[in-house]
Amino acid sequence: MSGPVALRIGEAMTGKALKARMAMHVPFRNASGEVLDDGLVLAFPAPGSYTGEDVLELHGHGGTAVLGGVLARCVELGARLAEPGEFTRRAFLNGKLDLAQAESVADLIEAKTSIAARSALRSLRGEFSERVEALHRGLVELRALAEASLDFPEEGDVEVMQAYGVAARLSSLREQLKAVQQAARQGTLLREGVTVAIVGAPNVGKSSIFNRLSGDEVAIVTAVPGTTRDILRAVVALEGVPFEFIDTAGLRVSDDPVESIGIERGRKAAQGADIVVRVMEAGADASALPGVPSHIDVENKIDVTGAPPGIDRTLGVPRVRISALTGAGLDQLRAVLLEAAGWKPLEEEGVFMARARHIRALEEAAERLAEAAALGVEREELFAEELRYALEALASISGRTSADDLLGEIFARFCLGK
Ligand SMILES: Nc1nc2c(ncn2[C@@H]2O[C@H](COP(=O)(O)OP(=O)(O)OP(=O)(O)O)[C@@H](O)[C@H]2O)c(=O)[nH]1
Ligand SMILES: [Mg+2]
Repeated sequence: MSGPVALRIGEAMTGKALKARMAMHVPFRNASGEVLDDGLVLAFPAPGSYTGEDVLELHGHGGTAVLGGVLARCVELGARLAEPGEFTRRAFLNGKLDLAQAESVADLIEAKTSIAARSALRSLRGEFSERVEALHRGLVELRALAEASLDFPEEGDVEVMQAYGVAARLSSLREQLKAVQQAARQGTLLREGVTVAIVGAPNVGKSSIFNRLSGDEVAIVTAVPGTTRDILRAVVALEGVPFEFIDTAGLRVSDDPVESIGIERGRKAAQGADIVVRVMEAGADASALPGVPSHIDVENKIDVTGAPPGIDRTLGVPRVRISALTGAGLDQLRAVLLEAAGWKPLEEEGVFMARARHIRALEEAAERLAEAAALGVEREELFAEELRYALEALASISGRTSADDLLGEIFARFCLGK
């Protein structure tokens, strides 16, 4: 419970005077003094709490009936149920967290892999915010220099700007921003994952590859062309990045209405996927590959031709030689998949959780700075204007300048009571 009456409710329910940040073992009682449960009560007086308000925690035994009774008593005494994200929203409004940190609370709770959880925690602890904040400070300084020279036109602004090294500072800030963008993109990848559609002619081994990649016999594999009809999906983490693999029906002209529907669905899945893997049999010529844009091509069944596993990078997209039967080349395929997803494995320590909203804001700032650089310090007024826009974009990440509707949208996606 958070708010001005939280501690009073705690005292009414337990009949004890609470001590700040001291756990006490107490009975929780209803209006007629009956014991509903017994457990721990903890009081965190403002401002030393998660939300920055008075916070009360009751630790009971759980279970629907007991919990319901305790909750009903809290409501009787003046509490109401929290809206989704309301605790974190209050923490943000009371300056306990900035917006990027608040968002990482939800990301930490939802993280599906340990790398994703670690990077969400790094964001929560403020690493992402600090990097953005450093950029912000650098830009504020730069803008002050640029505007100072505007205020003293008689000095000759261009000379003043040059004397302050404005152009050099700008280019170093752009470098820093690029590094932050790179790390943020990695973070988004951990959060959002990638979808990979496996397409190709019937019987080339798509389902066998799908099973290998998902580490499970999910799809039916037979020597009959046209085995797969429904679309199958499996989610696996490769180096902590969530990959959703999609197995599709072999692409061919079919009289069978069921197979035709499956083929149509397969095409749609390929269109919607982040990465398309086209499969053909080793030894076949490239015209055996379906005419859809791909990111990775695979020659399967090299055990039949005796070709060595490996990656050919001399073509438009990487072509990987594998055998789904023996497993040869599968590690190379995984590496190429991670590469196509944009994952740089060695940089995990520098990755923090980020969202599409942050990526857009960083891009906006980068564009504004590129614009400023193109204008050059000679166009001082426009130059200063672009810096101002870049600053606004960065400020939206931490939420210093966030509109109410944006806040509503962000916190509404939290799970209840966080
Ligand atoms: N020798 C060899 N056979 C393979 C390999 N991969 C798959 N096969 C065989 O090829 C046949 C077709 O495999 P599937 O995985 O069902 O092929 P598919 O592309 O999913 O086929 P459809 O669903 O019909 O489009 C099966 O008999 C598999 O055992 C491989 O690497 N080597
Ligand atoms: Mg299949």
